[in-house]
Amino acid sequence: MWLLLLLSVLGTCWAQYNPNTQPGRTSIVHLFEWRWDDIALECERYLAPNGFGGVQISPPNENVVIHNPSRPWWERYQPISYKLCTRSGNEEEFRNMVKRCNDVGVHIYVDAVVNHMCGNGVTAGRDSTCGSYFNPGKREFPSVPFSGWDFNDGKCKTGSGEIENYGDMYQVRDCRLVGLLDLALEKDYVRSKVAEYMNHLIDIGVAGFRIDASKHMWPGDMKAFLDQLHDLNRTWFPEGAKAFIYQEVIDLGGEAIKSSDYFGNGRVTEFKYGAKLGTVLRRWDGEKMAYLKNWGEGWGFMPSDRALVFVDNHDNQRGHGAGGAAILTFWDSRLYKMGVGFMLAHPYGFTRVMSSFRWPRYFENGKDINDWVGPPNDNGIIKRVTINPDTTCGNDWVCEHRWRQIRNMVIFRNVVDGQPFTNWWDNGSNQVAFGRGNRGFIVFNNDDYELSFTLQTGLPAGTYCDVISGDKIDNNCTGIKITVSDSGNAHFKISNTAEDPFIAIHVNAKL
Ligand code: AAO
Repeated sequence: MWLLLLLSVLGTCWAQYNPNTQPGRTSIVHLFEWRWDDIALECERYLAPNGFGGVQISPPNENVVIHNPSRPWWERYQPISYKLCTRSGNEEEFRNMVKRCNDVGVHIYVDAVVNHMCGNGVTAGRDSTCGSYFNPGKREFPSVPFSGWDFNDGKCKTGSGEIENYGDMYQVRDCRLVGLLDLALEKDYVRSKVAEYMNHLIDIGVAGFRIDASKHMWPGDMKAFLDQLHDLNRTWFPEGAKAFIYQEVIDLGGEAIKSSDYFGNGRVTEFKYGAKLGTVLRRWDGEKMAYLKNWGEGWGFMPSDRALVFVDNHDNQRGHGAGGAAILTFWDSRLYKMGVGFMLAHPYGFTRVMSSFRWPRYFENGKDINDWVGPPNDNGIIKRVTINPDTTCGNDWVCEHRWRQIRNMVIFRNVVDGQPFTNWWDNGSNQVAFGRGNRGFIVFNNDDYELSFTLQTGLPAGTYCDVISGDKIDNNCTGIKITVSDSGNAHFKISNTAEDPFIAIHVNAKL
């Protein structure tokens, strides 16, 4: 009886930590600023066949149209209404994407911007992605509707009405983040409107949410709208399944608000992960890969089963948010592939892969003055993601998730799912290796000299295809072959000047 009660309590409160990916699919990819019709195609032609579990999409609700600068990516973080109507597509296209992706077992995770509406200083009118009228000065958003009652103007105690000090949790949650009109989520009415929006998405078939700017909402206010959410759509999800929740909270330490404040609601983004991994791989601050032996909680990160991890995100790849210059991105592709490879091989956290667009990055006094530039477009209309004969993307879509090294490590993570972290080896410097039980093994050389060692892999004897330098095709390997002896040992040789100075083998790439 007590056990049953305990199980049912655990059952309901653990649900929101479960990513709802299909069994054996262990990562999601953020297709930043993609159109819905392109995402549907990508689910069918690439993500499903390569074992991706899901897609984080850009905010699907109506946003303000910004002309100065011209259509920045960040206009989508300024909501005007909860109509599904953006540059990525309308509601019909959204529904079509959700259905087609779910039908091939790839789930959709919505970036939910519910802390605020548009900026304080935006001009009133109908310059929004669906043409809805709004008047920020009067706090009027009739398409929701929200009015002056629904904002935190009275509650915020700073002179400017803005967050002035991140050391004061009241400011951070009750005042405006960079001028964005802060919703009064203590009000039942506001909570019900947010829940209605999220339920509309759940009913269509989405599997979960990234909750933007969670740090700027009280955890209890969030719980109040999360508790109103429907179970997931029965067409694709088991009875009683709950939305996966991961909250965007930037906690690098030293501020009033902690990631752990939010564990009751779901998972939390672990921003220390990418900041530290970038520092280690760049060998800054005296860091070296040998120190990664106790990566994870040992580095002061949150518990693994609460963490959503990533090497870079849409903010810190361009100097927004937090993490600074250490963050690795596609612009540093060689180190980036190692970073993503390490993340996907290591058991800590639930992993999200970034997929970006290229922009004309231009530094002045250490700051990228083009950090605002929006997605590839023709007169504002987002360009299609074209696919080149070599399977990479055109039209300035970077498609990191299609890089062989990254795609094959997404598969590696699926193959080693549930296996323990084993057979760690290091040279005391930047040459390290580790295994995942008897299913996979990975070796890195980030030193300035060759690696040449015989290491215990934990794998069954045989010849394996290195999935970093090549692919296993028709029982042949297009890259380096590694022979594992009966004792589980194998010799690895990695030049420090190799195109990719790391090797990864797993049991599904055995020849
Ligand atoms: C735009 C314009 C603004 C204008 C505004 C309104 O750029 O000039 O005032 O419109 O008209 C995105 C863009 C913003 C954009 C906004 C709306 O990034 O530039 O503003 O859309 O269009 C904070 C939040 C975090 C947020 C991050 C960017 O806590 O939630 O700022 N991320 C999300 C989204 C993001 C989006 C929004 C939220 C808003 O991912 O794309 O904004 O919807 C500290 C704090 C962090 C804080 C950062 C940056 O970080 O801890 O919480 O993030 O500062 O303000 C060290 C510290 C680290 C610190 C960091 C930076 O690393 O260790 O803790 O330094 O100081």
